[in-house]
Amino acid sequence: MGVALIAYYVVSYLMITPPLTAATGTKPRVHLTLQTVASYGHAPHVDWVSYLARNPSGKWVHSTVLGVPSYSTVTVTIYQFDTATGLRNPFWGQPRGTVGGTMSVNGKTLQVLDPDLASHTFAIPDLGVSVPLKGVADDAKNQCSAAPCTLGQAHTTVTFSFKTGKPGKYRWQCFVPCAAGFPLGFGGPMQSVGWMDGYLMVK
Ligand SMILES: [Cu+2]
Repeated sequence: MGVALIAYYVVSYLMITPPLTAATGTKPRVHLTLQTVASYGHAPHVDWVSYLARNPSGKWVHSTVLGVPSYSTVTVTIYQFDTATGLRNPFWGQPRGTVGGTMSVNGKTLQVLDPDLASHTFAIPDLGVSVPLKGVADDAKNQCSAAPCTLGQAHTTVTFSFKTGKPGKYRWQCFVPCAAGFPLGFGGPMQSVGWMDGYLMVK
């Protein structure tokens, strides 16, 4: 009975849908600002790798449910605070589905990222979007240990744009198995909405 109750609470905790964070700007041009952190760092929540989203009032929210308009260009800025773990498939080093087929990393336009330098990928499979996120060097000074991280801490800045089409609910997630400690790295944060997995709500 005790075990069943604990299992029930753990499962319901993982099933909670975080609040929707809306893009800024107006259709057909909007902006999303995200950060990727190595550890969320707030007990009693699990200390997983996670995304956070910046809401229109500038506050960082622990949410991966993102609201964007249909038939629009969405420009995404991701502040990436985690160190590199490398992609398990070198093809993921190429940004796909972005406007111009490129991304900008720390202000430089790139068509491919050395797969060894990546930390995560931002991917929306239904829209054909996949963007590698450059990691912070292992020996970087002033690394961030708990969310939300600040721009004074070691990070890389990745920007890219993609286009939305018809309204709908689209799944997005990291596709680098980044769940250390889970079988083949595919559990935990990678399949938990609010952590490395989320929804793009296109209205
Ligand atoms: Cu990842």
